[in-house]
Amino acid sequence: MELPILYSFRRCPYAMRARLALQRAEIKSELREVVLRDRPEHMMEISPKGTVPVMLLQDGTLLEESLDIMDYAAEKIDSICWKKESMPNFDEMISKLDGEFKHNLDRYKYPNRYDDVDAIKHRDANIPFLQMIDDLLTDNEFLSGKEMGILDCAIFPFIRQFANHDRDWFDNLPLEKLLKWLDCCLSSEEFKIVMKKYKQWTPEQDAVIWP
Ligand SMILES: N[C@@H](CCC(=O)N[C@@H](CS)C(=O)NCC(=O)O)C(=O)O
Repeated sequence: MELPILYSFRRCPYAMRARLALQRAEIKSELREVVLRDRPEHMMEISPKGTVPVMLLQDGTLLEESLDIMDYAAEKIDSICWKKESMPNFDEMISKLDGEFKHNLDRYKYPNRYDDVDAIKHRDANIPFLQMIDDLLTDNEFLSGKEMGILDCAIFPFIRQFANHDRDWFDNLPLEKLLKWLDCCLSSEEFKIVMKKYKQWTPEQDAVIWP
């Protein structure tokens, strides 16, 4: 195996955060675009839990969590903005995001998938998290410091999903710094590279080397 294998799904925010870190670290991999209802046999063999992203390194190490892929990439990035040890709020922010924020996001976007759910209640329950981001952007343009770093990349793909569900409502929030930060992340070169489209991977096709 010449390069790591990355099972990914373009629109998945967990896979986005992993790809953002990998491209910033200039780590190339063989990208295998997954369709979740038709997951590749090999992916299910190596990682039966069946979520993306999954990365298989050349030495056989398997990274099955987006944050583990970010950590692996961050080790190779020479910037303080990619050192989560320098961010005292990293663990707290991520646990709120992957926990409560994601819980509310799913119920806001897909209320019909759950019993007796009030989408607007779940939308509004995420406002304090957005307010917290806005407050944190007082001294710096990014959550990680002066450049888009590990905390920004771990978080903004989820804020993007939340914002896109009702862009008018989101754009009218009195959270200017948050809106500017999201725009900046979304218009970055990094994000363009990460969102390049690939067709569903099949074992027969030529390897897609990414980025
Ligand atoms: N904790 C995992 C979550 C990954 C995840 O839930 N990915 C979604 C796609 S956005 C998925 O694979 N869902 C398929 C499923 O849960 O069956 C991570 O951080 O990598």
